[in-house]
Amino acid sequence: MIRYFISDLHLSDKRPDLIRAFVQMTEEFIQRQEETELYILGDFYEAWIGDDFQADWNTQVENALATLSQSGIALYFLHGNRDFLIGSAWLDRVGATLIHEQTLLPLNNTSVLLTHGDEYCLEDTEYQAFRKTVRSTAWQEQILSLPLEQRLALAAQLRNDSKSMAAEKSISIMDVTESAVGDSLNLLHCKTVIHGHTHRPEVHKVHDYLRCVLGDWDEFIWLARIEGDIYTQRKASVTEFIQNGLNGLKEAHRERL
Ligand code: OKV
Ligand code: MN
Repeated sequence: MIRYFISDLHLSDKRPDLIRAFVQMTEEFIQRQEETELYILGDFYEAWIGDDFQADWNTQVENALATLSQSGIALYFLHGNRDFLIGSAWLDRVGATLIHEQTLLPLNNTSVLLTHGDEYCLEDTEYQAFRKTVRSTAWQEQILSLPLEQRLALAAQLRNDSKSMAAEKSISIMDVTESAVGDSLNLLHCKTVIHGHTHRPEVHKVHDYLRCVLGDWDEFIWLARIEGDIYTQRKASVTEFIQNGLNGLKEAHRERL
């Protein structure tokens, strides 16, 4: 069994190259005919404004996911801070199963904690307050009742707010609080976490635990996988990937779990 992990693709109409790369990746997963699961750990989209949103570029993306799940590859989705409005209609269309943040994935001899990662960015108290609001059902119900145009405008405005706020924040404030991640792992008797969000792809060894940070798709595309007890993280430039596919990915990290 091979399990793949991706996050922070930030797909949108602005990045047809990333959409091409992702669709190609799903096609290759199917061609390989191996027992496979794909875990999308949030921020798959640059911004999701509701399952009633329709666009040609996204129909292509949803069709690729639906083909993947129909071919027998189990698909799991976990909300990020930009696509937290993904709901059951989208999940049904693509054939994905929703997993919640801090889900334990049992493996043969161990388990791995899966999460997006933003809930551990505790130093950014302003962000945590914002997160609490936008993750509340009351706020989400209110937003989803607005016409699409208004939701689009609101998402664009929040995006701008975030950009100007991030510019004023220190680098360290926008990373996870290492001790909070450690506390979660202790509580769950788990030694490995896989998360995204911070755009700082790395494998950190902290005390006796492993923190695997997925890469965001921009200049490079990133793909992590677990096969047996081996975790690997691979990357390729977008053009390299489009030319050579999965074989064009170069190993950036390897760790025994
Ligand atoms: C992060 C902060 C924005 C603070 C909105 C639908 C909706 C996505 C969104 C896009 C922008 C959040 C999600 C971001 C942090 C902000 C503003 C303030 C205090 C919608 C989908 F509902 F409006 F339709 N947004 N992002 N802020 O860039 O991650 O930290 S964000
Ligand atoms: Mn994120």
